[in-house]
Amino acid sequence: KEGSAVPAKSKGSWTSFLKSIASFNGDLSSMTAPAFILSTTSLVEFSSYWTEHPSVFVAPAAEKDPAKRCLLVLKWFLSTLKQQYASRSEKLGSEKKPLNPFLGELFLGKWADEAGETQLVSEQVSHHPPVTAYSIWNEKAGIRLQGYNAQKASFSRTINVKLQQIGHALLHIDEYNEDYFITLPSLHIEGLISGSPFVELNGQSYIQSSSGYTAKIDYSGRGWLSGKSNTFSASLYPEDKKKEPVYTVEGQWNNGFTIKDAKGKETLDSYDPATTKVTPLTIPEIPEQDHFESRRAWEKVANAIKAGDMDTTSTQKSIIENRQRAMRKQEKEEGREWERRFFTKSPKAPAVLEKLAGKLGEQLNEGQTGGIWVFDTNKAKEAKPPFHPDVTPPIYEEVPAAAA
Ligand code: HCR
Repeated sequence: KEGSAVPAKSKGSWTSFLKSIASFNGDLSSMTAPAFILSTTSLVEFSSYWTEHPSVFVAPAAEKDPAKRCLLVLKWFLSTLKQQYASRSEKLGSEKKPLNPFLGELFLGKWADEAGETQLVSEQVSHHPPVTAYSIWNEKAGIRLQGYNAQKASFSRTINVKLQQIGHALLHIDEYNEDYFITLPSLHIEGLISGSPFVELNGQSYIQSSSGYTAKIDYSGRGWLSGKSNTFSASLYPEDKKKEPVYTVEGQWNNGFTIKDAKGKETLDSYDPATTKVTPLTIPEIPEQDHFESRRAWEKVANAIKAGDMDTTSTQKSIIENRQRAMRKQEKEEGREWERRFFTKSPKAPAVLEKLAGKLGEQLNEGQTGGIWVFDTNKAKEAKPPFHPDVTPPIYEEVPAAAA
């Protein structure tokens, strides 16, 4: 079966790609990949995976009991894993190399359903290192999520990319003035030799609530205890970690799971992605989007990838990259930094972040994410298209030679 997914004409370029993976550091721009493995979606869109089921996202806000509330937060978190890590493989047959977002790239939209309106803002706040920040909120339910991500990759001898996710998510519930600090699992990419990469999760991740409850999730892949792929087991503990858990959860993050009592005997609830309604994200039609919105900015590149036209793909990508270089050069000359539209770099972590991360003994690693990125509600209130009126021509148009 080895090599079966690599088209005959791409065998050489796939081998070179595998060799180049050895120096992959989490920065997609450092990888030149053959056409068959290119995705037409930018990494800035991945923030939307947090909320494909808005009713599961808002459910904790309506729960009065703090332990059950934390359990619902855990249930929502677990329900997002399939979208985050398996949806592309399921839809496209394998993981693909996403488009590398440019600084200032935006992905904006909303989900409208029985949960009310849930808003999404995702912004590329740093290019080197690549960092995406996001905020997702539902005003009616009084629940808001914000976070940011960077990735640090390493390569193991078996052609396995190991990826440490740097960053975190913070969920806030207005009614209880309660916060949940969410850490992100480590992942590795398998199936590279055969040309059909897919993601597996490993290690642990945590959810620390300001109410004192902590959830610990252990991930294991195929060949571990259960022998099934994408397996996890989670436990929810009260404040004193030495105590027995109050709830346990077990299953496969891509296939569903069961929530049980402390002893793991009585089934209290379950989750099945196959029967949980997915609400599609609504985004403006491409011509109505701002020049900084992802699908508009990458439209020509995406069309060229779809058409298998590598020359146009690379010409159009270069236009965006050259434009970015010209902007950075101009900013340097004028002694200013690129203005983020929705987020602000904070010199110090907000107290709640520091406290909850501290409880888990987690580092915030601001050195690797270009700082601590905080959703700026004042900026957000004022943000409206055109998001960067001074930037003309649009980001995907050639700059006259004199301006470059
Ligand atoms: C590893 C990955 C880029 C990063 C993606 C992240 C970690 C981004 C933040 C999201 O909230 C969660 C998330 C989900 C994705 O599963 C993960 C991506 C999977 C593949 C992609 C690699 C850089 C692609 C490598 C290219 C292949 C061809 C080897």
